[in-house]
Amino acid sequence: MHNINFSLYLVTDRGLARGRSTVEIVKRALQGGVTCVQLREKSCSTLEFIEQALALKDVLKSSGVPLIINDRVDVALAVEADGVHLGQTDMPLAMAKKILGDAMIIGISAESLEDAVEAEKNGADYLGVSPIYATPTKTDTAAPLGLEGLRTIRNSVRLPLVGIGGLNRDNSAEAIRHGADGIAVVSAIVAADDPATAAGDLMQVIHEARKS
Ligand code: TZP
Ligand code: MG
Repeated sequence: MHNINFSLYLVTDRGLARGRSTVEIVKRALQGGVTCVQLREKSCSTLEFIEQALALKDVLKSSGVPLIINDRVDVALAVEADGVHLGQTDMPLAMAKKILGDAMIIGISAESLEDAVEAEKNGADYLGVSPIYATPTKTDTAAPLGLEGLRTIRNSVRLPLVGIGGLNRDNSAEAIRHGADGIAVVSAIVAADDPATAAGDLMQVIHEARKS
């Protein structure tokens, strides 16, 4: 369960889906080759969050692609997700680990080198390095870390690193070359005309970048 492929990590956003359902976006993205999916819901009820999570679990079932739940340890537990992703103002990592034990992976958003080192020390399973670039998708972020910030974190921790924030087919290769193990995107897939093509193109960029 802890052996996750973080190469192309899709983070959902119903507001950017242009009228398509999250299930529809994830199905298409899977066809394009995404390797990890995070359900991120910022305004729906707990019941709806759970229903969405169960629907995505069903979609992902036979693919081997893990389902990570954003923010909500209780929802992750309730639906038996593969993991939970926590930001710096969510439940502290130590508390989440106490509740979840080793059964689930825990990802932490690192907005600075200090965050990254601390999360590794406290037993995080992977880090979302956030944000690499400023993005209209999430405006309440810390200052962008840029490629140099990513590199600095890469040189200081051993955990898998997933870059997030403003990444797309034009700039993801650079993020891989600066130490990201994977690329996390919202709009580059969710808002794309065809999420399958968008995911396929991103995978191609990631594979090529690893060779260079
Ligand atoms: N966390 C940091 S930036 C971000 C999140 C959820 C949004 C990334 O969205 P996009 O559209 O890929 O820039
Ligand atoms: Mg959060």
